[in-house]
Amino acid sequence: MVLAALMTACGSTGSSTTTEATSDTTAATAAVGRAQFNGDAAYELTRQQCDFGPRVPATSAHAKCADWLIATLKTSCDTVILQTGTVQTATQGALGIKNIIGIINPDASQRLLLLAHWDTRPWADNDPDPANHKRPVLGANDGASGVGVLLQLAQQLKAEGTTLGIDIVLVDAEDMGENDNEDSWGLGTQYWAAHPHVQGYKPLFGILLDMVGAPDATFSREYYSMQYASGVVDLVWSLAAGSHFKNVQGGAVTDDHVFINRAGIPCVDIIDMRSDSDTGFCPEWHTIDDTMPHISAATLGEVGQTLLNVIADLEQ
Ligand code: 1BN
Ligand code: ZN
Repeated sequence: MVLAALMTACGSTGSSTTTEATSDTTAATAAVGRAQFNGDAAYELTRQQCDFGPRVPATSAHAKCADWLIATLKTSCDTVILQTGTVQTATQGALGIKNIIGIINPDASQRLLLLAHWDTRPWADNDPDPANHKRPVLGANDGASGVGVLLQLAQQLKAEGTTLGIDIVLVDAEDMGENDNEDSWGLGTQYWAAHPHVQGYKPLFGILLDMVGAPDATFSREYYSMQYASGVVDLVWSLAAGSHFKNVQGGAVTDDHVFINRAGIPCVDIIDMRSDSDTGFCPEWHTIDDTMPHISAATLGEVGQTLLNVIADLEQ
């Protein structure tokens, strides 16, 4: 019902694609009454990613986790695509990346784009101990939490059905950026935006999840989300579950959603930002302390429930 107001022309360029289809299973399609989002299951899927160790691009843990993400999405999505490509990093030269895309109801015309980054930062350069600055971040919150919610969402939609088309894009190489260099972040997303998995891809809108697992998370109305897609922010925040979503203006972050918006797809960022911290983020951000003891199944549950509420609203 709110769709007409949200629909925006959002063309994307044709793709010179390097995608490779890896699966074609069948997902349930009938929309029936839905269970509550299972935050405990999302927590377990978050922990399983951390068990691989830091998922730094070009490491064996990264490669093994990619295989696991593909196998896991194949159990719940109709089609899974591994998109490989090469990007230019700010400090490490050329880098091979893997974007992993799970598609539910590929033939549905009304589509929702859901994103999270699955890579983790190679350097804990915000750690209070400078001796840790060259160590990698485990990324329980910054990486695994958003992916955990999306993997569990796909499982529940498989079990309960949806009439909506849903594209889950797990983007790589989000977290290799440097301060004061906007375009050094979100490298996997920038690649996908230039090479969408479907030519002329045009979802209703996108929702990015980033750092959605802290027990004391605050999800305010992020600045670029408001600049580019305030109607989507209004919708998502009006359907938000639980106490972590705040109807207040938040800070600005050059996260993956900026590059999606620049490509013409309205996209909002559900991200934990803190007005009371020096970094603008939680205390564990880009430290070696970004680990599972700082993750809450209840917070993951509220974020997943919010997505279920948005999907139910779009189905009407
Ligand atoms: C989010 C989580 N980001 C990195 N890890 C994006 C970001 C970009 C954060 C620039 C701060 C500055
Ligand atoms: Zn990060």
